Amino acid sequence: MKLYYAPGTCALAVHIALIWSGEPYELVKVDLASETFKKINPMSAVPALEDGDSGIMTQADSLMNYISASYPDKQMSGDTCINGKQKYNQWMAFISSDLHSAYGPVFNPQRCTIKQDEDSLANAKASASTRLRIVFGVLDKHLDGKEYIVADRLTCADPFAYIMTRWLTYTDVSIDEFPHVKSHFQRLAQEPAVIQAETEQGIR
Ligand SMILES: N[C@@H](CCC(=O)N[C@@H](CS)C(=O)NCC(=O)O)C(=O)O
Repeated sequence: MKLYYAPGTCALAVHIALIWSGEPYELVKVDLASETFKKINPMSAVPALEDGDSGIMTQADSLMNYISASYPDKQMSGDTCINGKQKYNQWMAFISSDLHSAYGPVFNPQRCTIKQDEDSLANAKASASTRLRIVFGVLDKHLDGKEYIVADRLTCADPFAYIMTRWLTYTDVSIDEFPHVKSHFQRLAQEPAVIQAETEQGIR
């Protein structure tokens, strides 16, 4: 499989799933603003994944589900009973939508305000903190007494949440406000696949 990525983005979680697969993979670092990459993903966003006849695929959560389903023996998603699948899907959707979108004004304030002057953009960026505190508060409560997000073991939901916790450094929200998220983050930071992916992306 070939992963199109930019360092430190949500593509890191897909990268980690590829490492967990144990199979060879190829990394392609992209310039998000380039016309070349726009032809690969018209949304100019990473991750994108290419795999033989499946062609180019996008959307981080679906890519992790694709990798997980391709290597079922690696058990990268939740338990296979109906409740286990529901919990896994619920948390993947939470991370992919609620958590990820809370960062929208941080990384792309220009999309969140009609006025594009410096003050308006700074205000838009600052507006993210309230929402970030709500979503990380929900995750923190969920992680109270748990090592991992679902199934009492590592699944793709963990590196997916990990990378988004990592982005807190770009905000004025401190990880110290969320002790269970912080423990989860520190645990994940020691995982060999996380170390490998961060090293390969040049962010460790
Ligand atoms: N819904 C997409 C969102 C992907 C996304 O927003 N990726 C970010 C990096 S984490 C990106 O490439 N942003 C560039 C942009 O939005 O211009 C997914 O889940 O894959």
